[in-house]
Amino acid sequence: MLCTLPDITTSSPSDDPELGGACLCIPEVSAMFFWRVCMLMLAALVPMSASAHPESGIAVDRLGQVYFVDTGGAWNIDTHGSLIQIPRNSSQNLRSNAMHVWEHLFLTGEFRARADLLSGLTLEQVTLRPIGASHSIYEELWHAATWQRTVVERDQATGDDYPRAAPEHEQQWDDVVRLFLDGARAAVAWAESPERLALEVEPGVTMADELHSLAVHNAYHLGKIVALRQMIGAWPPAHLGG
Ligand code: NI
Repeated sequence: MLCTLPDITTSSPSDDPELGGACLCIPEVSAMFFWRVCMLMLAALVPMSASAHPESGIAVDRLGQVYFVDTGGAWNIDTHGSLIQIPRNSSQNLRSNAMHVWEHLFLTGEFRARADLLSGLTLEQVTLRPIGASHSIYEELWHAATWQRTVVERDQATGDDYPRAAPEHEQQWDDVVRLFLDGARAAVAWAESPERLALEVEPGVTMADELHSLAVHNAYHLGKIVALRQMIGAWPPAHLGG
């Protein structure tokens, strides 16, 4: 056992004559805090991948470091079991870093920036459907943008999975690009508040879970769009170069 706690139920002023009657009892709140720290120190010694528990205000990174918040501020228990208070501006940095993670997932990370990936296409190019392809570029993005809007706006209405007709004007393509990018920014905006991310949208499923699934769905269809651009000779975007 790494941590022991004084037996506060048996301590009394007369139990220890060497202390001259001084009380060894510790306040109940302090005891609870001590236990909490002990439990977190144990957690810090167990290797695990990054995880968070919004309900408890406790997070563990992939190195096994534990972060938690109490009325005294934000705290870190490192892998050696040391308890360190995180300066207030660092707490703000943690939130800022969380925002960067979501921007990475939805707007800029892992592959080409989404705005660049969707740029430099004509109406003719986005309506082509090469032999063997299930959908055109316009149809792929319309589908991804529509589903994204459903998720970020918590819209329960069901509609078509894909457009019923091909666009006749380039403005329709521009509109669906804007719908997709606005939706991606709206997804990132959910991360501005841990409470919003922790919102339970159905039993056992939080908004953070929904957004992670959405990011994967976007990546799948954006990958298909890049493949279509390659098939029709429209990749990389000519005006941006390789
Ligand atoms: Ni899909």
